[in-house]
Amino acid sequence: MITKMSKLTILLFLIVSLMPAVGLINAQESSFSLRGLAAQNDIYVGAAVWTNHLDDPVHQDVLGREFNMLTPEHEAKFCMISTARGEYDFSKVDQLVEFAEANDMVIHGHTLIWHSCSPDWVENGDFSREEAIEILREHITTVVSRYKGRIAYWDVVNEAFDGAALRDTAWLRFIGEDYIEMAFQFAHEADPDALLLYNDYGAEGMGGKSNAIYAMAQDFLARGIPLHGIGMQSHFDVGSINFTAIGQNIQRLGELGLEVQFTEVDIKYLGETDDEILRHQARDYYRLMETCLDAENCTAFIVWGVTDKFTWLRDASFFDNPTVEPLLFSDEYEPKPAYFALMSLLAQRAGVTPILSESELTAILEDAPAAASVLPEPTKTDPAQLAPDAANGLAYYAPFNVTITLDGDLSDWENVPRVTVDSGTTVPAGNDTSFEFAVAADDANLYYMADVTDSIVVYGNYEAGEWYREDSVELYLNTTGDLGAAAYQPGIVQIGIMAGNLTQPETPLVGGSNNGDSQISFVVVETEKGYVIEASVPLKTDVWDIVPEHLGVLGFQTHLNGSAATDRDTKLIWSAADTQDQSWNNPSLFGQLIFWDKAQ
Ligand code: 9MR
Repeated sequence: MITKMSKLTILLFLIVSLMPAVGLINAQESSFSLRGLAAQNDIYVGAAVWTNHLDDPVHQDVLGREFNMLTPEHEAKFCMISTARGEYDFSKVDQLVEFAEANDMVIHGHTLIWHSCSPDWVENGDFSREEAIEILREHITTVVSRYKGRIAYWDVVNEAFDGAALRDTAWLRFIGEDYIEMAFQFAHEADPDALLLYNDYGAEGMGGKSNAIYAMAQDFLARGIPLHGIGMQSHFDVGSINFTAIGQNIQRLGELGLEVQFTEVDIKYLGETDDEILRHQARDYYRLMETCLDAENCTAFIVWGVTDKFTWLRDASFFDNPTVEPLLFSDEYEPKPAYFALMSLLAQRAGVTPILSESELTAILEDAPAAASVLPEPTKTDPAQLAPDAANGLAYYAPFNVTITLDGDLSDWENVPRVTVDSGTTVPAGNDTSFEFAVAADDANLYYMADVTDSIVVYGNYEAGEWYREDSVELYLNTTGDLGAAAYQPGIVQIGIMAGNLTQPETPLVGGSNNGDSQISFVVVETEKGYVIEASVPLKTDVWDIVPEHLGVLGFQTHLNGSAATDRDTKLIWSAADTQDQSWNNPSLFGQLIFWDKAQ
């Protein structure tokens, strides 16, 4: 017998199943998939895909079953579809769009304009502003109008900022700053119903880069430029996400009337993954999804791949880490703890029984201080030490309220833990170079010292512009609170101090990305075994305000460049994540500096 209630359910089912799929979240889907539960929470859960992933039937199954949004990971970009002006090959994009439509998935188009994937004929062209504007218009109109009404969201411009400044791209050179707003206008003209996003990385939380994007968005909206949302790429590291800052950023963008989507989520751990790491990763996924669910204007959570097997982070041209496991499904498509954590959160919020029991969920969510999340229990080998032993290559515990004088005499560093660095990316046979470093703070400065062992100290061959080619030591700091930041921005500095400062030159020999922001002071003195650098940076400058508190964290890294003749032949590196000497370029490879109250 059909009751009144079930008649209503059947009616509802019929209405819902007859509604067009594109642009709508079907809230009647099963509660046994991410997409079903996401729909009940009124958000999209998406995945990035290449067409060759679809060759694997299991991939097709998982993708269609679990996700209600699809993003072409690479094959819709300009360099992938156009080899000559006006010539396009859309076959791969079509394949992805057709798969999405056949599986009731909404399509998030990625991406119309990206400096890293402009065709050679654009990149190497020599165009006047007018010609370049025409090319921009042709490209955007061709692509957006082809998929009009079928691609609901577009990442119109991707990664136009380099820190807080506009990135130097071919479009910027040909056209000028207004190429970005033109791109939005052309896309809007081609499909007035498509929702248009600006997408970037390292701007998820609050900081110089996200402030610049916010200012651009505010300006666009004030001038009627059709911008509808901001994509936060969200390539993160386990244990280093500042959820509060991300929440604040989403909120302020929402106050402008903008949608936000997490567009390329992956959460990596570059060391060896064990059960504990998988739990921490699950917690980070949970908290990130929670940050989205807590914000009205956060509409999608898109992972940058379905299975770990296909993550871009394993690609030799990027991180080249064949064992990294940053996604929700294992190489064998087994759902990982992060998947179950997301399922449980979405279920809880939808009022459905979660897949994990309360105790299973507590085991994942247990609150450990974020800094210590992937670290062994802090211990002191020597009770007189002012802070615990460093977790090698991962974290250094820096005591504060320590009095240090910059004089090249290291006696005031007694009991501050020292770490020896003797490995890196270039270590010659018979190498005799190594260094010990230590860090401490008082109430005005952060102090750093490097005690270098080096039988041949070479200096005087290079100017400060090429400081890293001869004997020098590098100190890196990320004071932004976003340890996953993968690009330099205000508050992140690389400071290279040359051994040549032994000669006390009139202008100190110092270099490195943003080093001018650090207001560094230092002394360099010769020792029997090599040289010593003692340095300090103010805790408060124009760009940062560091307040040492117990277990407070900064991003931190230190390197040594060694030369025995005329050029660098030695590169020693502390942070374990930096396996390819990329810290100058990518601050997410730093380790952690954890402040330690010496009274503890
Ligand atoms: O994941 C994408 C990878 O498969 C491509 O080879 C690469 C090409 O540069 O692009 C990757 O995706 C990038 C995205 O388009 C923009 N944000 C950073 C992503 C990772 O590099």
